[in-house]
Amino acid sequence: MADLNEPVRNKQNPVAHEDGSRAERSPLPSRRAFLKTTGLSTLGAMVGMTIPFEGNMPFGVLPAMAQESGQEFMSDKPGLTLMSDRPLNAETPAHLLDDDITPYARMFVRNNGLVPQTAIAQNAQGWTLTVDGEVETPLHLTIDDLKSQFETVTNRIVIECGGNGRAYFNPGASGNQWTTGAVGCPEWTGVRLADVLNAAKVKNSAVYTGHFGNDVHLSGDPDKTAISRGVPIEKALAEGGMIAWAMNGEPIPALHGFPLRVIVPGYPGSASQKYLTRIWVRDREHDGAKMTGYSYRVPANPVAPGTEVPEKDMVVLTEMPVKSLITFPQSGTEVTAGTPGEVRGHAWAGNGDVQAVDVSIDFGQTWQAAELEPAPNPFSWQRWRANITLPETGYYEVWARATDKNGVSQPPVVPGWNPRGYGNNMQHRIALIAM
Ligand SMILES: Nc1nc2c(c(=O)[nH]1)N[C@H]1C(S)=C(S)[C@@H](COP(=O)(O)O)O[C@H]1N2
Ligand SMILES: [Mo]
Repeated sequence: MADLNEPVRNKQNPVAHEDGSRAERSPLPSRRAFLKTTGLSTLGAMVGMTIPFEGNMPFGVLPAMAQESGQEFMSDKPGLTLMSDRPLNAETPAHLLDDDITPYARMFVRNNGLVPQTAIAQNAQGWTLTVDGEVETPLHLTIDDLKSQFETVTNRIVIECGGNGRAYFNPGASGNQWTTGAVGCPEWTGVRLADVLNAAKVKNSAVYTGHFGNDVHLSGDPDKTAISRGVPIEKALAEGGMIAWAMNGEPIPALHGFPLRVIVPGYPGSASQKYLTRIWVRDREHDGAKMTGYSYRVPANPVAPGTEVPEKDMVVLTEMPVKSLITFPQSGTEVTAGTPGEVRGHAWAGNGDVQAVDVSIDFGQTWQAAELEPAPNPFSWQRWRANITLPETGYYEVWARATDKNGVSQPPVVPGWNPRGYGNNMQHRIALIAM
């Protein structure tokens, strides 16, 4: 609960990046809002109007409208927020994630290195996937081999960056300052990861997978690896894992892993290696680039925010927590007081189907059940909808809260602070203005 005691209001709070640059995560209201302060509370001044349920707002929580950002855009992904161009990283504002199947133009991008030339040229000639290590039969498979020797499957699977929501950490964490948009649910076509591993006959000594792609390290040094992560062998053999060659019915686009990518559902996006060339079955936890140290790791036991955690107390981030997004209406929309209107979005969980979604219009004081559609296949996100009525004019927020199959739901504030800002599944909030 330490977040609630932090005096974050009116604090500029820039975060130092590893590279020394400063990330703007200022929750300051716009100047326009400040000009209209007459008779309003501080929070009301931030949004330029009265907030009928302001008394319910937990201390330290800022109106969602005052936290929203939006800077630069990418040309073939209009509306995405560019975080950096080398490597290329961009997130999607929540209202652009309303599609059931996330189209290319709205899929976030996370690269640790440089996009390989093979992907830019869409050239898959001679591409082979090697499966070796703790297997009886090492495999060297062309894309045609994959297509002809294994059953083809198509699934909608959520990819979410482990650092999605990092921008809300306090103290802040270095890395991309993702807000809510490092997530998407495209439709992937390929083969089952388990089928390929079973064809290679995984030995009893197998403990972990190690994934490799042909993207280039930012330094340009061919001996360095941009990223090489993996998953416990049990997860790799479980239902849902894929080796995909198509996204939304087309060859996987350059930014998303052409020509092959692993899809590990429910785990941080970093487990879903793009530009896939090799799966090395290991007899120990994989120790590739960004598997060790503090990368994609969280403290084994909860720590107070800001604690310096020794490396030996860090463990690999595995299953992602339950989460939801409000994708309609767009935050800041004007609606009519006293008239029912639809809000909707998606919900997903690293451990499978979501059980329920609830929404609140009074800062979490009361909750109303949303209608939740079943998942079209395991590890897809699920559509939810609710009808809400805002009783009188003023500033409101809609908060959404999903509950996973074990009854675990989303907290209203950043959960489990960790040094690198992973796994933030706090409730998504949008602003609505009732006129
Ligand atoms: N080869 C390769 N695979 C990768 C990455 C990368 O930098 N290189 N980034 C990973 C991370 S951290 C994430 S969150 C997802 C992002 O997938 P997307 O760019 O298709 O949205 O890809 C993962 N796979
Ligand atoms: Mo990521």
